[in-house]
Amino acid sequence: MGYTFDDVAVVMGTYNEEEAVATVVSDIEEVTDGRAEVICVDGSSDCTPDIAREHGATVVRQRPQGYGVAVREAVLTPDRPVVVTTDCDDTYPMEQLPAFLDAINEGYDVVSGDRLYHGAEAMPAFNRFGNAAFAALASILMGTRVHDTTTGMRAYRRELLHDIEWTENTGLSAELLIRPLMRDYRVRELPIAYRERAGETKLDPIEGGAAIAKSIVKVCLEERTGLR
Ligand SMILES: Nc1nc2c(ncn2[C@@H]2O[C@H](COP(=O)(O)OP(=O)(O)O)[C@@H](O)[C@H]2O)c(=O)[nH]1
Ligand SMILES: [Mg+2]
Repeated sequence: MGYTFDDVAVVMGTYNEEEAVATVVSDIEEVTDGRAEVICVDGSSDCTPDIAREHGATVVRQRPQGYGVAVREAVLTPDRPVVVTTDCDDTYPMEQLPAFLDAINEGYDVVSGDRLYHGAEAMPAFNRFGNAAFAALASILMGTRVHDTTTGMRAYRRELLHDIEWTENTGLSAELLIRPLMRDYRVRELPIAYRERAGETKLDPIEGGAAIAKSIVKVCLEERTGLR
């Protein structure tokens, strides 16, 4: 017997997402028959945490310190054996959660949603170019082809999340893919649909992009050399 949605926690950082949070949390509830646990690590100053709780999510409050600080807390919180991340902006297809769980049950340790496979037309062109460039950079440095290093939708086995030390903030999403790959965990990318964002992005594309590129280089070098 494999894992069911009773074994799954869906987690996210939430920062002033009152336009999207109701949809995201209810989509998870609907797709998993209310069986997946939902955890929001929240730094909002708007009504996001109240709306999340009303829809059945567990809310952990945290001072806003960036994407990775929130998502690290979020992935380390659940006791359930399968942890899925998403953004709280209605871009990611919760209806594909069953396919992520299937891939975990096939034996993968990390299942990573690849937004670029279908063309990601809903993504701003600058981000689309940047995300393709990050994937190319990481592929060269790792020696393994990956297609989307900065996706927010992935499933992980819980153990792996606790076995690796996570160091990055804006670059955490790339780190969460690169370290497992370079340590020979079983990783696969799964093509996903990607929708236009509800509400404003929380990431500055230039500053955020530079931080991500730096994280990719740093993490790849650390994994290659075993130094830190
Ligand atoms: N708690 C918390 N969540 C954050 C912070 N920064 C970003 N997030 C959340 O992390 C997710 C990803 O951010 P997003 O703006 O969608 O980045 P983008 O996908 O690159 O545009 C969203 O759900 C944000 O609300 C933060 O400082 N604290
Ligand atoms: Mg997003």
